[in-house]
Amino acid sequence: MRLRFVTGNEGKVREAREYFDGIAEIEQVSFDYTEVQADSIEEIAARGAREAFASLDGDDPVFVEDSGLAIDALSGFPGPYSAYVEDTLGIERVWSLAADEENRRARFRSVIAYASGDRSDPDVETFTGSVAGTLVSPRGDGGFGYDPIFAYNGTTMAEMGTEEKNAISHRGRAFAAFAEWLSQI
Ligand code: ITT
Repeated sequence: MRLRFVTGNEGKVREAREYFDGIAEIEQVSFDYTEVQADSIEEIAARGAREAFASLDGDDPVFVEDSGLAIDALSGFPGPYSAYVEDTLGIERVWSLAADEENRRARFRSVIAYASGDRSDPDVETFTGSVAGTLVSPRGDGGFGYDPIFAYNGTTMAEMGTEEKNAISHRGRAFAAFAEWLSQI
C-alpha cells in the first residue's frame, strides 16, 4: 500500500516511515493546504486532507498530521501556534517561560486526517493521540521541534530513538489508531 503524507516536516516523515515499515510505503508530498478556522483540530485536519487529495494528481490516498504542544501552567500555550512559536521564540525561550512555573506539565497532541476513494467526494477519517510529560532544560540531539525540552519518564524525546519515541508519543499513538483502522479495511 502506498500512502502520501502531505507535510513539509522531515521529522514527521522519518517517524511515519519507521512506524509503517512493512505496512505501507510513505511518500512525502509538499502541498500547502489551508489551515481553516474551525471548531476542532480534527475538522481542520480533515479539511486539509480533503483539499490536498482533491488538488494533487493521482489516486493514492493522502494523509496530513497536525500537532502541537500545550503547557498546563500557560493555559495551553503555544497550542495551535506551536510551529509559529518554535520559529519566532525558539524552544529555549519556551523552556525559560516554563522554568518560572512550579507546574511544568505539558501535553503533545496529534491529529491525523486520511482521505481516500473518490477525489471529488472522498472518504475522510481522523485519528488522534496525545502524551503527557514534563518540560525540562534542553537535552538530546535526536527528534525535532520541542523534543529536547519534553521529557517522558525522565527521558527527553530528543534522547530517544525514532522507534522508542513512536512507542510513547502523541504521533505514535495516532499512527497506531490509523494502522489498526487500515488493517481492517
Ligand atoms: P506540516 O507541514 O506537517 O504542517 P509543521 O512542522 O508546520 O509541518 P504543525 O503545523 O503540525 O507542523 O506544527 C507542529 C508544531 O509542533 C511544530 O512546531 C513542531 O516542531 C511541533 N511538534 C509536533 N510534533 C512534535 C514532536 O513529536 N516533537 C517535537 N515537536 C513537535
